[in-house]
Amino acid sequence: MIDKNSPIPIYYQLEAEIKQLIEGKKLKPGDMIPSEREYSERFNISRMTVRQAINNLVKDGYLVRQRGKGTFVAEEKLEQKLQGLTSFTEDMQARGLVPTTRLLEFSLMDPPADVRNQLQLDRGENVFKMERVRLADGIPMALESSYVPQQILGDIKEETVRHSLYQYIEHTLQLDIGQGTQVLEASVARKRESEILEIKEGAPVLLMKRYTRLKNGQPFEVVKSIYRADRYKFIINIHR
Ligand code: 16G
Repeated sequence: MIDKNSPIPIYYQLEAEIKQLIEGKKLKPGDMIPSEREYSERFNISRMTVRQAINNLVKDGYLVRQRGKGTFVAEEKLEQKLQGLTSFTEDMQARGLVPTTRLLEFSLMDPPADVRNQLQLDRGENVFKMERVRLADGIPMALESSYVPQQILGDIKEETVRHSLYQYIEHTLQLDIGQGTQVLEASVARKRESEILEIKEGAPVLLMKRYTRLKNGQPFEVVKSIYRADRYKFIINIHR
């Protein structure tokens, strides 16, 4: 409730009120919130004040504005553990979401020098390059581009990488995935990325680079993934 005699600014009180409704699930993701006019009439406060509260909640990612439609409660971010060498398919299935893939590129190529070095390949050894949009319940979450040695994947079919690469490696090829290194950086979506991920150009994204080896030590993938920062948060357990 708004207390006009409080030293706490009114926009801040309204902000806290809406935040509480979201956190208490009284307002759910996708719900449209009342208009500026409704808030200003309900609490007898100026529309400027309402706008300030709503702008702050949009900036903080609690609300999203859709031009011509209204302002809505933002979708909850997926919480992704940083430890654990899991695949996109496993991660989504563990949450009860349906993973799908849009394959943008699948080709056999001579790797760029840095990829060749990381995968410890000799000149003349080819890699499969795949660029995949990974979706959860039909919503694009990440754009992933991976390089995997041909020597490991053999005569893999395009259809396979529309599903799970890790399942193919473990179940079909019967190879053991060992350990990897993952680097997380902040970035912003460029034009092409923003179109693919259905976000605004310049919107924040999380850049994740993964380099993975089989249990026998052989490097098997170099991956760069761009995750939507409005849909993902990363979590890690720490000890002392
Ligand atoms: C994750 C991994 C990626 C791996 C993919 C396999 C990151 C940054 N990326 O997206 O390295 O290739 O899972 O998923 O974590 P799949 O088995 O569903 O094809």
